[in-house]
Amino acid sequence: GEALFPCYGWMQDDGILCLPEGTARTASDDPQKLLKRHREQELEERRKVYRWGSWKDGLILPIAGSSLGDLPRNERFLQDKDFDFTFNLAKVLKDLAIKGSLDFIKTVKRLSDFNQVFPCGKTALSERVRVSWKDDTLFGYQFLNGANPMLLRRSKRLPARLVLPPGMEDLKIQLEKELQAGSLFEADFSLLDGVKPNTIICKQQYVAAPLVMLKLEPDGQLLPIVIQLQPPHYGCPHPLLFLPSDPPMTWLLAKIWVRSSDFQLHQLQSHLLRGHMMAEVISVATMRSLPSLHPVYKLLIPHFRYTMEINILARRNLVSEWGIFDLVVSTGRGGHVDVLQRATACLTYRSFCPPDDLADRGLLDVKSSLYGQDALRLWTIINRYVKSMMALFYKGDEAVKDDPELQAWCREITETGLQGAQDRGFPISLESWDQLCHFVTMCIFTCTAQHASAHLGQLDWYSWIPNGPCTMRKPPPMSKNVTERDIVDSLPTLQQARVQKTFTKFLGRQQPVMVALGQHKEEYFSGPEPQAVLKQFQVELAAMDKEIEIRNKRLDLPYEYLRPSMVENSVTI
Ligand code: OYP
Ligand code: FE2
Repeated sequence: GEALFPCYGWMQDDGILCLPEGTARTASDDPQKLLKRHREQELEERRKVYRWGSWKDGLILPIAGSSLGDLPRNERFLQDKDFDFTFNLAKVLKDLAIKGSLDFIKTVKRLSDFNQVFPCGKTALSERVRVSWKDDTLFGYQFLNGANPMLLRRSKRLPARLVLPPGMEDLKIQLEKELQAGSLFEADFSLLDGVKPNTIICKQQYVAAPLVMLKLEPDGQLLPIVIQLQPPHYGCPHPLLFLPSDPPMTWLLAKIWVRSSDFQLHQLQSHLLRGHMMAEVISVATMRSLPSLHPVYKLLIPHFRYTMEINILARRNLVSEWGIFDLVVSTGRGGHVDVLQRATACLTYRSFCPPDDLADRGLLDVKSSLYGQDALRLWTIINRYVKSMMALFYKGDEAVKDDPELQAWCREITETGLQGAQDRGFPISLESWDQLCHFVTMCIFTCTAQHASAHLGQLDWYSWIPNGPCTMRKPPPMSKNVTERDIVDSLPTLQQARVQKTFTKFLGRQQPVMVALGQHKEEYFSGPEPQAVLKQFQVELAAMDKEIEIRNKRLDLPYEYLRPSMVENSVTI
């Protein structure tokens, strides 16, 4: 029989949540209104348990509560995850305490001294980074397929901030030639301009807002042409332009500044805001506005597991007062909140949907954008899954328009959770079946692939500290006279480097307790059709996984972050 009043379910010994059998129903799929009262009561109850909170003004909303005890029991880590998290955190912190206590008698004089904080359990790619980090090719590659593939875009014109002083005519000709050919790209960190830098143990730290211009070679390599470390400011001399032809240490320091700026935007904008916090908005809004019988609830619920708990941990320990950002990151002590607020103003609906985002950034036909190709393919597979599932419950546009719960859900995300994101293209109503499927696809993609693409690169790209320094201790260079000593004095101290290594390792390590995309065992839908749809989703994911595995074998640098077997089913770390 069919349970009409499903509760949350119960836990088996193996940790799998068993659910009472239940056929998903929309509100209108209940002509005699037998369930109407039940649906309303459940939502009333849920809105008491899941309340919107606020962390900082000008940001999207989190779940209410500042400590784990404030969370509903269903949102807490189960024992295996809790143990793994706590045990490993204790392990890395013990390591930090022991090895870190010896750092005070050591000094960093050479770049090679950073080997002291390079992990022994390293990945193949992090080892490659340690060896080849000075190469322009690896520098350019990271904008395509590194930890933060979200910043790069194809240039439509020369950026206004790029003032070329007299004597740079050759550069101007080169830039214009690439622009004409459509092979000119840019990475602009202007969002960081004017962000107040941290002061760590009485020492001033520094933040820059670089611009990098790059060219795409016919073989797919992306190479830097010029770096400007600060935008021009009225009344100041024109900012220096750094070129690959500069003395090696000068050019290297300019690239390091870019890498440190990328660390800031990557962690705050791409990872924390667009991954963790965005997934939390979708989770809380869904819990508040869709009853457990609702097909969209049943479809999305596996993608919310553990997100609220990990985000509370991050707000309490990483971006809090005295948290890791305040301790060792150049944007810490308030600058990071400013960055999050500025980045919030850039959250467009299109930027969360790879077909639109990659088109807007001119990356659709860039073969060497493995991130782009994999993101598109994964989007398509998720979209097909969503469409097959929604076809079972909505027979057309009218059915979508006539579902008041669905409409309230969409509004709750855009107006409340995202604090009025309709100005940035997010819908406040769903007017068609296609629009519904697009929106639900965005929700699943964000909670899974979007986060994975920003999370999984940390260990590979940030284990070698000079490739992604968490802070800079000297202002950006004002002349082209740069020595190795200047670079070492600009980079994090050994203690700061060790903290970065510790948390990079903790966050980036393989998660032993993980459910991969589409692999949840809970059967939220009963009946053969939804289960067949899920099965088909799994088949397509497996095929994609296999193809990526084969592709990666013939690549110099494999791209793994969007492999379906690596992508978690929800934001859990
Ligand atoms: C939460 O010292 C998380 O107790 C990790 O964050 C570690 C702790 C708490 C405990 C810290 C402690 C999980 C998930 C997240 C996220 C998004 C932002 C990531 C920023 C990473 C910063 C790395 C810093 C390196 C210097
Ligand atoms: Fe993460």
